[in-house]
Amino acid sequence: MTLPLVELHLHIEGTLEPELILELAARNNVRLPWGSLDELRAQYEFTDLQSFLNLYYRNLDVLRERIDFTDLTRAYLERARTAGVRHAEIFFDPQAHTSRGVPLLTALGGVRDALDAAVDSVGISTKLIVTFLRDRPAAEALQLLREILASPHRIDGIGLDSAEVGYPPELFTEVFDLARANGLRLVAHAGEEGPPEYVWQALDLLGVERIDHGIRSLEDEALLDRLVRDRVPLTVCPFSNVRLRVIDTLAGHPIMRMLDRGLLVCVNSDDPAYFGGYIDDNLTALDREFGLGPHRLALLARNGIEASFLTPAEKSTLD
Ligand code: ES4
Ligand code: ZN
Repeated sequence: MTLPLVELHLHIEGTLEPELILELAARNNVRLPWGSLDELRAQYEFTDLQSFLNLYYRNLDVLRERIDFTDLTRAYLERARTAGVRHAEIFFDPQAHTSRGVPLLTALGGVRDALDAAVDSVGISTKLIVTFLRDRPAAEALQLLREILASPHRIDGIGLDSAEVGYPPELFTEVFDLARANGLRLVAHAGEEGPPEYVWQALDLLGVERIDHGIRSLEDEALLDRLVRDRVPLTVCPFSNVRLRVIDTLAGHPIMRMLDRGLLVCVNSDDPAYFGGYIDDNLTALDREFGLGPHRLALLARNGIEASFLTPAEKSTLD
């Protein structure tokens, strides 16, 4: 893409490609249940969010050393640059690593090493958003946030992800209050599989500035009015929605309805190694499906810039 793109909904762990899984398994002497790339690739059929998360968390077992996290992050940044990405606000799930015995500073330090080099090495500016797993206790998230704040590593924001239904945003008010008090930016996955009520809670109880996915907001007219009025960005991920069966087919994706309703939507790749492509692939597929054309493609790119946590001066250098 020649458009200057911004990516705002990207789980760094979701960029772990099958080839790198096998390479890291060999490097770290990790025994995998699959013997070949084809056998591994055969696992990438999902019926819902949980069936995907099971594979996503299991594959992370190959990430052991600080350099593994750096290699993972650098590989994403290089691929993103070929897509035209100039700025990325990247999600990172520390609990997916600490829960299996990898120290916080190993994982976080490895990601930071790649991000700190990214402007010079690949020409991408970044922000790092730590996402807490909502299907684990809020007390664990709170403890981890305190450790991160006390660490030498900078983060820019926090978010909420993982299994949504049954884990409403209200469980995490204390975590978000602490983050806000420390000047961090706030986002949350909401309305992906969960109901519009979770989007209301993310806005009103957590005070988030962006909603990740938010696709089920379409079921609630009053919520849509609120999102339009306050220009709350929704980071939409079309390939993800299809592969996790939030919608049946790309042709049935409500992106056009969302734009027509006046929502501030942008397009993102979520977990590109799992869902069939990167941000450019998502945009190209939407263009082919809906005939977006240059104006709407440019609008989606501009929405991403507006929705980012860059300063107005930084935004204007991207436009
Ligand atoms: C995720 Cl697609 C999605 N939804 C919720 N949590 C996630 N973590 C990684 N990808
Ligand atoms: Zn996501």
